[in-house]
Amino acid sequence: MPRHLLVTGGAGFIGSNFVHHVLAQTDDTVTVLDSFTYAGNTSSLDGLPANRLRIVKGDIADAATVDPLVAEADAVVHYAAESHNDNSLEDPSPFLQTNLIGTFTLLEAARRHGTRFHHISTDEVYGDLELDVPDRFTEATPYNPSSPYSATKAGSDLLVRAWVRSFDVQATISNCSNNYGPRQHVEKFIPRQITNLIDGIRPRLYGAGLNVRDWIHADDHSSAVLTILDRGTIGETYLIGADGEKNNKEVVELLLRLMGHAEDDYEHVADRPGHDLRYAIDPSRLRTELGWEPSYDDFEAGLAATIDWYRAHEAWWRPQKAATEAKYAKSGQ
Ligand code: NAD
Ligand code: TDX
Repeated sequence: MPRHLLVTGGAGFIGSNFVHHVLAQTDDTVTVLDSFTYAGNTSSLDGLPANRLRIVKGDIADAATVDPLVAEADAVVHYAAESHNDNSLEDPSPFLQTNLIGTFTLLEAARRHGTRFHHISTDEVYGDLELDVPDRFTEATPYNPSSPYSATKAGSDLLVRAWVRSFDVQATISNCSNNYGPRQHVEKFIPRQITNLIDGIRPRLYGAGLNVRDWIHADDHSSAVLTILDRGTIGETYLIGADGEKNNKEVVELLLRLMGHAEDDYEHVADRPGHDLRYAIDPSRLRTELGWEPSYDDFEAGLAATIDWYRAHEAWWRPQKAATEAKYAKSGQ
């Protein structure tokens, strides 16, 4: 039986990937609720079947907007967030408003209407790990966020857990590692360097570049979220990752090689304050309990396809590039 999903933040990088995925893989219909901040882009939803997709411009922190949309949905899949660590260091206030008040507003509507709720979160809520140790994050790792962004995501997760326990809201949570793929904003690490290279600017590595991120293709994140929505246990948290640990220097060197440059043709710039050293996900629960498997097992091939996408879609990213770089220039990055 086809469902009607309310996807918040569906015009952003990962939310739009999920909307593409759901419309291709199911008969479900989707309403996207997105306030179109600097990170939202309608063209990320171009080409999708108009009879199965409705786009509503509105703020998740506005109860009057949210309530009827949650009431009519069979499930809410909540992606909307302020998502960039560097921005949260410049001005944390929109992060508190959207990530905390926005999530609270959605949860209250889900409580009123008994709507199934899936909350999208990040591995950054667990803080960071040492380099060169076998430890990885699990669902039992204590919360220890480092940045205003990750602190507000941690707070939003705890709100969801409390609404499950206190009010019996039918919710699940997933915490995913770093995503890459098409339609990611040029402020983020990988698209920033790809578009810099297209523009003849050398890639910018924060500090020594030894920080490790656990990369997963956004398509695999979407298939995992759909799996949890279909088969996850209410009240549970699932970690999503695909064994993709790489340090930032390795990623920049690979990008340089794939784009035809010398591997040392990059610059070290000012480090991020409080920069988390390493993230790594143990996705065993998702694999063993729900039978999910990632489909991308070759990071180099996934990155090459992502480079091709940015080369072919300059009209998508060009309007944001100059302003993004001007902001980085101010902080010496
Ligand atoms: P993004 O910044 O690309 O997109 C966020 C979207 O939310 C945008 O379309 C924006 O317009 C919308 N939005 C922001 N504030 C809103 C508000 N108040 N009301 C309605 N819409 C609003 O972010 P992303 O990278 O796609 O991340 C999506 C979600 O996934 C976030 O919850 C993030 O914490 C989580 N996540 C991201 C990653 C990653 O690697 N990017 C990894 C794990 C989890
Ligand atoms: O120019 C850069 N140079 C650089 O070395 C940029 C923009 C980043 N970096 C480093 C910082 C990080 O170690 O690259 C790494 C990745 O940086 P981001 O793309 O900003 O991602 P990160 O801070 O790891 O957070 C991402 O993954 C978890 C998403 O932005 C979050 O939304 C998600 O929760």
